[in-house]
Amino acid sequence: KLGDAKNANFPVDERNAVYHLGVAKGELSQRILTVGDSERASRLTKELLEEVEEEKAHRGFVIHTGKYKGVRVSIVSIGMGTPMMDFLVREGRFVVDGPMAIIRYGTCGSIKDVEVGSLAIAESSILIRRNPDFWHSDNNKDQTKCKPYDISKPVAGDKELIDLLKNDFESIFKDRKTVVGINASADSFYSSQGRIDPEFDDFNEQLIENIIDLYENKVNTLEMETFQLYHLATRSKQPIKAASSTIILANRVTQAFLDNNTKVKLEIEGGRACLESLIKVNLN
Ligand code: R1P
Ligand code: URA
Repeated sequence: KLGDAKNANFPVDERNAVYHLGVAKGELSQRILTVGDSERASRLTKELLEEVEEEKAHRGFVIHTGKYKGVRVSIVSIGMGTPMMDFLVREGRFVVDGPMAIIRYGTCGSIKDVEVGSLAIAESSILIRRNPDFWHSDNNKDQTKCKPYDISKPVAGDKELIDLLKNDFESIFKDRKTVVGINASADSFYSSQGRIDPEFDDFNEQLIENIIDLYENKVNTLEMETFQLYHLATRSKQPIKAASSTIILANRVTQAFLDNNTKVKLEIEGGRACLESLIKVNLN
């Protein structure tokens, strides 16, 4: 349990435990596998880690620390969206000494002609943000003055860690395709991923086409956290090596959606591939 917080700029309690993750120095590994779903994190821990330490859970974050092939790693579920990734990277940075490696293993939608149940690795990521000023009465939905969705420039992940991940995915997923390219992280599962919702005035009918055109058909996947991981990793003053991979759960062209049993199987196999890369990466 956290004690009273001190220091409004970066709140910690008397043990120096951070305000949202709820851990202090030594309670998080420098090698982190992060996922969105707490059940995915529990399954991976149960199947793949040994010498598991006491679970820490606070404000929607669940942290499992243990050993994979003798190396201490943390598996952390963060929930959904860029603010949750922001908490993990900043507060994680505070409680870890020295270089860090963070791999995300999530689920995503794809806007390419690729089967659900395929895998994806993000060499880089762009951010898609809904711009509320587009709907403001001063603008009155005038696209020449203000666009409804802003699309950022790409930020790259760590090449060394991404190359390790490509190799480990190739050896573990012999019978499945892994697409490698640009990811897009959106600030909604719905409007800013181009999903059409008749209940809302979203003005997003052209969004997927715009993303495809802007990056010459190189955007493979849509999800909600990778951009923040890559952006903060590149802005961190101490080294953070970051890579992101996903299970393609939804195909936005064919409207196919992956069944749950296959998803659970891929979670474990892909989680193993991520842990292999995580323990190999050099953090000296
Ligand atoms: C939406 O369903 C969630 O799934 C994806 C998105 O990024 C978002 O967090 O990732 P996870 O499966 O890791 O949560
Ligand atoms: N997660 C997302 O963010 N989008 C999808 O389409 C599927 C999973």
